[in-house]
Amino acid sequence: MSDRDETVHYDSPAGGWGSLRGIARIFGDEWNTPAVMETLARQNKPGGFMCVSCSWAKPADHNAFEFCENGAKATLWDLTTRRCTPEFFAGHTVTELRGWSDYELEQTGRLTHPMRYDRETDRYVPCAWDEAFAAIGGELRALAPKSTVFYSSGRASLETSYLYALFARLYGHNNLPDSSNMCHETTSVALKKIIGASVGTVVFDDLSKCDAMFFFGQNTGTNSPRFLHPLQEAVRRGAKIITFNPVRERGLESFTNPQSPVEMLTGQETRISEQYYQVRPGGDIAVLLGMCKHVFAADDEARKRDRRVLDVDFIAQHTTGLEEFESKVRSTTWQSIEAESGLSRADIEAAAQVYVEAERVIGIYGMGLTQHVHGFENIAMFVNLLLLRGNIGREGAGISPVRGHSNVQGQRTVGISEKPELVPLDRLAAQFGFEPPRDEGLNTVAACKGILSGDVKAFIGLGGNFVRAIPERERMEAAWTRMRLTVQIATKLNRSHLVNGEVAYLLPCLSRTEKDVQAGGAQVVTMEDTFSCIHGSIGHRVPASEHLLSEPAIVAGIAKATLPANPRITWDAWVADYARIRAEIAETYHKEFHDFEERKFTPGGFYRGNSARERVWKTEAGKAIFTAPKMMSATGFDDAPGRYRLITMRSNDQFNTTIYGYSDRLRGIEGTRDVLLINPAEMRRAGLEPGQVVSLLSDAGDGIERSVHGLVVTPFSLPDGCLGAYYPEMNPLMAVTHHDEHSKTPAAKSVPVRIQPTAEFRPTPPLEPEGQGLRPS
Ligand SMILES: Nc1nc2c(c(=O)[nH]1)N[C@H]1C(S)=C(S)[C@@H](COP(=O)(O)OP(=O)(O)OC[C@H]3O[C@@H](n4cnc5c(=O)[nH]c(N)nc54)[C@H](O)[C@@H]3O)O[C@H]1N2
Ligand SMILES: Nc1nc2c(c(=O)[nH]1)N[C@H]1C(S)=C(S)[C@@H](COP(=O)(O)OP(=O)(O)OC[C@H]3O[C@@H](n4cnc5c(=O)[nH]c(N)nc54)[C@H](O)[C@@H]3O)O[C@H]1N2
Ligand SMILES: [Mo]
Repeated sequence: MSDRDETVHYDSPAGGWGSLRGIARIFGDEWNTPAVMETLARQNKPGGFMCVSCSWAKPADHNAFEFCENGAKATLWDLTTRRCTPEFFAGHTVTELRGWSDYELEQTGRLTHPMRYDRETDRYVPCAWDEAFAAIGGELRALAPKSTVFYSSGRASLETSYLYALFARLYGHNNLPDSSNMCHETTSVALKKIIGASVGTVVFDDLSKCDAMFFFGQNTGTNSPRFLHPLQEAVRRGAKIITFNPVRERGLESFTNPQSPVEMLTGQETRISEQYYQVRPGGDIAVLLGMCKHVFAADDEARKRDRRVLDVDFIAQHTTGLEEFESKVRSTTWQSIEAESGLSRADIEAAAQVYVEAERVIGIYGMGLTQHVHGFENIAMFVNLLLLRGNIGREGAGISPVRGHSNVQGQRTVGISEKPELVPLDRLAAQFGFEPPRDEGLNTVAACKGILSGDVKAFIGLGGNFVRAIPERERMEAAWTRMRLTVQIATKLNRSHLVNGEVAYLLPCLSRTEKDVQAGGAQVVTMEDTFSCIHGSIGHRVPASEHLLSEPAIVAGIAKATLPANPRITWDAWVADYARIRAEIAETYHKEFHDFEERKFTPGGFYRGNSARERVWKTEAGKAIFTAPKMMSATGFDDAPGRYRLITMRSNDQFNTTIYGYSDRLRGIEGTRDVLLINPAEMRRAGLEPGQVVSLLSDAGDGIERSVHGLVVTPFSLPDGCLGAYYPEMNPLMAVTHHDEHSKTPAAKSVPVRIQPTAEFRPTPPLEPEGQGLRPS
């Protein structure tokens, strides 16, 4: 980059010594103790526990240490010796705690006791579990079921998730929004419609068989770092990696394997992407259209030699809609493609030529495609490209969304869904002898609207930090306190616990690293990874407090206190032995989960299958569908003078709303999160200077004022017309109506904003990092 010297950036490879220093900076050098190492050595391996961070594969052929920098941080975060006790709550009112940052709140450590909000003193006070369950049950019985929402963040096990969804339906609603609604819901809706399967078609072994991988909007180095190992191997055997991302993400540029002594000592780096293009945010429909245009042109040329570039047999047998799509592509001009993508025709053609020459291609994507107003079309365009050469449903090829939370995909598999058509309600009805509700429930956006309007009266959160993760934070927080009941099941204190309803409970649970002993002995839980493989997980650590309950026990406790007795619903027996929950899952979902108990520790997990991978297309047309896009930009708004496309970003020191520290090492941003990233030319055009403090204002055009203040202008390599700043700090700028049209996923990767300068200046990063963080036991 010609602007390299002017911008904040990081020159070392991802991984390497930096990743070890990254852990040490937060946890001190003491993280490297035998006890901690023993726990980390069990991470992501059969007989051990499955990482609480991302949903990346847990391969059968695992490394000695199958964890990464960020997986280690997530584990150590749970292992902290700090405790957030009744004494802590006695010393601080809830109003006071609302003034604390996300970082400070989680620094208080693991929650230890069930707590009830006491209005008189504005404090959380300890209460007995039975008292909490009885009170919550009483409240729920008094409310109309459809006025309540049961949210889940994607960490809870398959066993917990199955019970939670069953509880919601027995009680009488499908209001089961999930973190997936803010994440890969676009995938679930788009892939279901287009190829008839709502998840990716690739399995782990395909990564070692493909000739090329195309990355669109997924930040491997930070969000799924163990993926860097198969990527490095792929590069070494000659596979080509091509990336489209507005940000030059270090992990997709260069990697040193921290588990290879030779690489570490010699400083050997592997170059990952052979082509890297900084597409404008929202410009992917245009890029993919341009690539398809090149594929058609290459096919025209090949035909002159009696060859084909298109997989005509596959297209004829397995797809529909090519004609309309092809005419759309051919009639779109390069001029419009270049204007919308911000990339040159030559660059797009160079990338497309790699596609044309590769026998087997995998398409990989993340939030850069899903979190847009036209996220659906982004994914549809990616599938179009793959279909042209039959790259779906064969070895070494396919579409691969990289899922977020460690069991977010699995939660949907076992019934956490607001969409009744995705759940085998008839089977549940027969299995448990009840009539499940059949009407569509509330997703995240609908739940937000319901809370704003006052229609939603109660909210149960199975993990997560809903008010921090959703759009429209300021208005949402104000509305939140008008609810009658809020219940949060959590490991650590967060903001969502502090904007409580009239009646509020904070229920602390075991973490997955901890021993879960029930009446029937030590328990196993299971999760599904991003490649649809199911893994058993056993915690070995002593629980953070003797007062913690497991998530299945908490869900069952509330359910029992809410619902009338039913001989087929055996909450106590299920909690005593989770194998009985797995038996129920296997009965409801026989095809995917037959012989669940015997297969739960299959090395590498057992695959639950995917029809599209078998080229069985469960779509309306019975075939895979080419989709002609109706728009060129995914942003859903027009460009206008002074309006920018804001990307909300994750740093290397956070897991969603959990902030581990203030180092975004792989981007060179140290010591602060209050930055506004902008390219140097754009900065000058806007009349700004490095270090200038600015506010961002929403430019949603709906008359509602939304703003975030105190951001330091920081020159950074980005395309023109866009800005970068951190999630969740930027969420007050997002309108709840700004979401993917089909799936309602909030459009967090192109938020329309304006900049309001001030006369104040502050130092730009890198700053000296502030203090040390938590230390593990
Ligand atoms: N350490 C860590 N790991 C995590 C998480 C975490 O917060 N921290 N979160 C977990 C969760 S829940 C999820 S969903 C995943 C998220 O993982 P990702 O899917 O990687 O999500 P993001 O980091 O939000 O952004 C993805 C990338 O999209 C790029 N991008 C932005 N806009 C566009 C665009 O218009 N087009 C293109 N092509 N690219 C764009 C951004 O620059 C960024 O590199 O990670 C999971 N793993
Ligand atoms: N602007 C913007 N907004 C976004 C995004 C974005 O990229 N930009 N990304 C979106 C995405 S992809 C997602 S997935 C959502 C995330 O939204 P959520 O899933 O709701 O949020 P998290 O930050 O993952 O939740 C963290 C909290 O979970 C609790 N917790 C941790 N471990 C456990 C456990 O084992 N059990 C229980 N019960 N609780 C636990 C802790 O109390 C912790 O404070 O945010 C979305 N919001
Ligand atoms: Mo996510």
